[in-house]
Amino acid sequence: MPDRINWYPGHMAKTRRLLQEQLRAVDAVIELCDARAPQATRNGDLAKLTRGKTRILVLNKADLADDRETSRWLEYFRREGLEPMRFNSNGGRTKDILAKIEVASKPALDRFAARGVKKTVRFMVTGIPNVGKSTFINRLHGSAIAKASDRPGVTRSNQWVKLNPYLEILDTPGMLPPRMDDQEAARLLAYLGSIKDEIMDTEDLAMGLLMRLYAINPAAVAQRFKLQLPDDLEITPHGLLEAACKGRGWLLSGGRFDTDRAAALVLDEFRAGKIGKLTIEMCE
Ligand SMILES: Nc1nc2c(ncn2[C@@H]2O[C@H](COP(=O)(O)OP(=O)(O)O)[C@@H](O)[C@H]2O)c(=O)[nH]1
Ligand SMILES: [Mg+2]
Repeated sequence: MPDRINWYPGHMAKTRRLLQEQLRAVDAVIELCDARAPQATRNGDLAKLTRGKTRILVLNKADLADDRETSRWLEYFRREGLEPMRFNSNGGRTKDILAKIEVASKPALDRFAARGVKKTVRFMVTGIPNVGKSTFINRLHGSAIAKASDRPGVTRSNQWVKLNPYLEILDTPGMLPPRMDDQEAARLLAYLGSIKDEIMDTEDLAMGLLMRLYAINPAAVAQRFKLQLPDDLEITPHGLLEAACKGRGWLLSGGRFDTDRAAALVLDEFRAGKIGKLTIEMCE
């Protein structure tokens, strides 16, 4: 279940405190963002909070994003000096991410060796609600635990899960508050379902999303919602939602458009990736 949270200031502060506590216990951080809106689903404070720690940035849900756009984002984050990679926590192979984690662990392991101490490198996973933190951890556990399960004493009841003899990962993810300061980013988060829908009017949200998707990939939107749009028609938010009602038969008695139902379904279908692999935040 995605986390559904009201971000009142007290909650933000508590979440941040808990994260700071968890960060103290780890050497390295795996930050998850959503490949469909990689920048909007990051939290700017994390860089400050994790200063001095090794960091890997995972563009998760890459199966739902446009592959070419994801490549551009990866290049952008590389230029920023980050270690980015794309991943699908629902079905991706863990080989590459595990290799990346090993490489990222090297500096800490070297430090331990230089001090003559035998320590494991400890990782944690962090990100805003709904980016897939729990799914990601389960996926890593799946491959790591499966291998370790025939050895006695290695159980999941431990808060730390051993990925290999010198690598451990924190069993519970650290949650970051989403960025609500930036209106544009907040809208993208709402499209993705990362903040409570009730914050915004569902119909407004669906119309905004339709306009955005239509600008990005008109063919995919037209096909999914069976839009019949004359060439000379001016594209408006209401016009698009109504065309979707007509196309998909979302009608009430008397032939009126069932825009409530349409709005909910447009959001659902986008979030489930049914409209296509679509990135909604473009890399400059
Ligand atoms: N398609 C797709 N769905 C994902 C992926 N990772 C997570 N999800 C889905 O996203 C939703 C939120 O995932 P969850 O792990 O609970 O997010 P958390 O709040 O960050 O822990 C769930 O419905 C997951 O099945 C992914 O890589 N691809
Ligand atoms: Mg979770």
